[in-house]
Amino acid sequence: MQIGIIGLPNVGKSTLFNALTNAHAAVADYPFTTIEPNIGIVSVPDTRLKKLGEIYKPEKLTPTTIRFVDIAGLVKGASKGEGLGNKFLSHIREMDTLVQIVSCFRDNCNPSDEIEVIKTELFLADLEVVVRKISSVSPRAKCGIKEAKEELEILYQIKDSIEKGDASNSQLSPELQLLTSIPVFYLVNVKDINSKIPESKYELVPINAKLESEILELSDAEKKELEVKSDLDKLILAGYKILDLITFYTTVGTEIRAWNIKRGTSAQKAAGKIHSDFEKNFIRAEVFNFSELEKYGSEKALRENGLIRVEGKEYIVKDSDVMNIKI
Ligand SMILES: Nc1nc2c(ncn2[C@@H]2O[C@H](COP(=O)(O)OP(=O)(O)OP(=O)(O)O)[C@@H](O)[C@H]2O)c(=O)[nH]1
Ligand SMILES: [Mg+2]
Repeated sequence: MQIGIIGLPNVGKSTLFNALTNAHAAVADYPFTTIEPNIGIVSVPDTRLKKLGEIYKPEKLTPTTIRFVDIAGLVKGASKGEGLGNKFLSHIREMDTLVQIVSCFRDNCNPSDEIEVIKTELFLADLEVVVRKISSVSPRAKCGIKEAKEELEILYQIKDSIEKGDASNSQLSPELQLLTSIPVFYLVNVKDINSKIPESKYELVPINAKLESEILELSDAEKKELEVKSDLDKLILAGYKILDLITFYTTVGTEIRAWNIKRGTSAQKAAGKIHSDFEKNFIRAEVFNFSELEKYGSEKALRENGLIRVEGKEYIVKDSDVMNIKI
């Protein structure tokens, strides 16, 4: 899972990135401090994995991870090459998800406006991609080539839906890699986590990036003394929820490992997260849920009570399932 951190210049993207990843990316009070993207990997906080560790006592306990990419600031006109322009947009194209940071730690703050500026740039960049593609396909369609005519029809449908601000049709042609088809969630970088955020039609999660980056440097004792606690775990979990991700676990050999997938994924597709061979050669999976394990205390007890199910390819994996995949 790759999450890109985007937003206008100077809104605290690198500050948040540092807090999330414990990295030391450059932070400064002027725009375009970040040019090349900063990349960092973060473990997803997971109390169930901890409990699985207590029950199984494996040699290795591996959480799922998220890759965060701190991207250069975007300005109005980026789709036409303003600021760092198209280079920035090409970095966004590779992301599974985007987090936009809106700045509310300075005097004026207008989340909706900041969000619209970025949305418009992504939209214009997409429109350009589709229009370019339409011009390249049109001559062949005019010659009466069937495939080209069909492709053109799809392209017009996509163009139409982009113009309506709806990215759902972009799935018709994934190779276009449209920016507006990437899910976005919004964080507001605030002075104080309790401060009031202006009304907005977007769902906004507050965060104090600077405080978070400072908390990171403190020991547990210092945190207690200063009565500060980090909200980053909450933020990662909020992202998980917004993206509708769930976690499943595998207990293979001496390792217990957590994996994330989209809710609604089949057992066979989930197996592909582990290895493409697991997806290709999937036969069945032995499955139980973590909640049952917690109740019965051990896998042995589950087995004795007939609570370990055998599921096929089409089984839809549930949050906190523990799966033993047979290939
Ligand atoms: N008071 C306060 N200042 C912040 C906060 N977050 C960031 N800043 C300051 O805002 C300035 C910009 O922060 P950066 O993290 O470099 O911002 P950026 O979005 O990465 O900027 P570019 O890479 O230039 O686009 C720095 O001086 C930070 O110290 C915050 O939560 N509170
Ligand atoms: Mg930066």
